[in-house]
Amino acid sequence: MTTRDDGPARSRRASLGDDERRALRRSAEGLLDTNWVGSSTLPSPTLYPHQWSWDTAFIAIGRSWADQHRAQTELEALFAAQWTTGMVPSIVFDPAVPDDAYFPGPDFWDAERADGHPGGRPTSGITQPPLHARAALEVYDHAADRAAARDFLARLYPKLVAQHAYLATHRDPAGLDLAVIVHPWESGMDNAPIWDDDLDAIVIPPDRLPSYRRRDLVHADPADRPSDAAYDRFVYLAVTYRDAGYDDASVLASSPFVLADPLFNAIWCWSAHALADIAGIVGDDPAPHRRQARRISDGMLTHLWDATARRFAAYDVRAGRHVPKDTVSALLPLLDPDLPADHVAAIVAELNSPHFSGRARPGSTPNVPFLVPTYDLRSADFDPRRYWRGPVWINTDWLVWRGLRQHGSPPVTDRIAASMLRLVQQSGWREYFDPFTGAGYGSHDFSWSAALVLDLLHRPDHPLAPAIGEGQ
Ligand code: 9WN
Repeated sequence: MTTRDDGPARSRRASLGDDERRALRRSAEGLLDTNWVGSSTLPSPTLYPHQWSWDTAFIAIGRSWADQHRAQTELEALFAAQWTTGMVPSIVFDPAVPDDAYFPGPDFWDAERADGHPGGRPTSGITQPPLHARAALEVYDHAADRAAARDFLARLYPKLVAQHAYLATHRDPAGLDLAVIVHPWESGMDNAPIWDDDLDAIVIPPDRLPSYRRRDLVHADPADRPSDAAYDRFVYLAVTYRDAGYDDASVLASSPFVLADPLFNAIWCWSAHALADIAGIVGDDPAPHRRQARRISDGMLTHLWDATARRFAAYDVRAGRHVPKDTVSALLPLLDPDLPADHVAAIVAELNSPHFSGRARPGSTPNVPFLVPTYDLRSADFDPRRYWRGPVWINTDWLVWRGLRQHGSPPVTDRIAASMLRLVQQSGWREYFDPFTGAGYGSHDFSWSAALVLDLLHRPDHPLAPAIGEGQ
């Protein structure tokens, strides 16, 4: 079985003229080169001035079509900071960047105190979604220099194996065959409403929160970013892990925040299949990785599928229940190539429902022109501009799009691709976008927006770009 050819070849009217497509490509490649800092690409030159983990994977996938060398280099730079436990840290700090350029910076994390820290560059003490094996495979698949790409895979393979083993052993305290996250920053969707109940329940002891200054508000509108109350809780959780020496066993035993999320685990499953493909390429046995992928797949079906609501949901290990917040994360088990047809159909129905498409009834004109909002449009606390609480992000769009392509590319697949193109054409390489107006929010010059649109443009069956209201 291979998970590599994920889109049916179809003949489609081009969404963009050749000139427009070339211009968009040049602009995206130019942005990635501007954000390149020697061995990695900054997610954003202002808001995020270091190397981030899953950003690196998205960026390497986009770069893989045109710049094999940099794509390989940044993945390897990230894994040079991998902990001895196998954990890949969410942030690798550039010591040349002043400590006050980003909060929380290296002094706050003080991760060198952990047994597993490898020395060398300072890092954060938590992880992020494990997209890296998938990224490494795509770098290999698109490489012009095949021999160099094979050597690259051979170097990275044992590190990827260690990353996946870390998740299976250190991050499955309840034996769910799923990896848990212990901080919203590990989810990738840091400020998603999924975490609200657990965060709201945290009572911060008066002397436990260090005084700190948010640096994000220097570069972004406060209306786009998390609230101060949420930030206090992010910081408090990180402080407690720091004070526990980032020891997984004690963090898992004491943290009020232990959840298995669909996005994280679906990406892990997709990457475990990629790791099996990589094993075959470098001469190792793919079978254990394929089995791991199937265990994750079964774990998602058993523990993350809410049969009553007929959708996936995060599972709160502490509370022993599903979290009833409907976000884009619930759509991402589409990345599992073995997802049963029934579940695929339920996800596609959800995607086309008023919760994500805002249609009054099937077949009527959509009232949300840009897909996919990150949160249920019908929720009372849906917010079209605040970070992960409603706006469209290019990375979650791209993940849904790649997932749908593995399952027969239903009509909504092209609407999502068209949305991504129209958003960046209208508003530029912003971090996230208003699903109603297409206005851009958060950072400017955001790298993964450019990288993933590059991936979209390079795939031969590029989409139609219907005008607002046209098409399914
Ligand atoms: C904290 C870099 C990162 C992304 C995350 C996104 C945001 C950081 C922040 O930026 O998180 O890690 O300071 O808000 O939520 O997904 O990796 O782009």
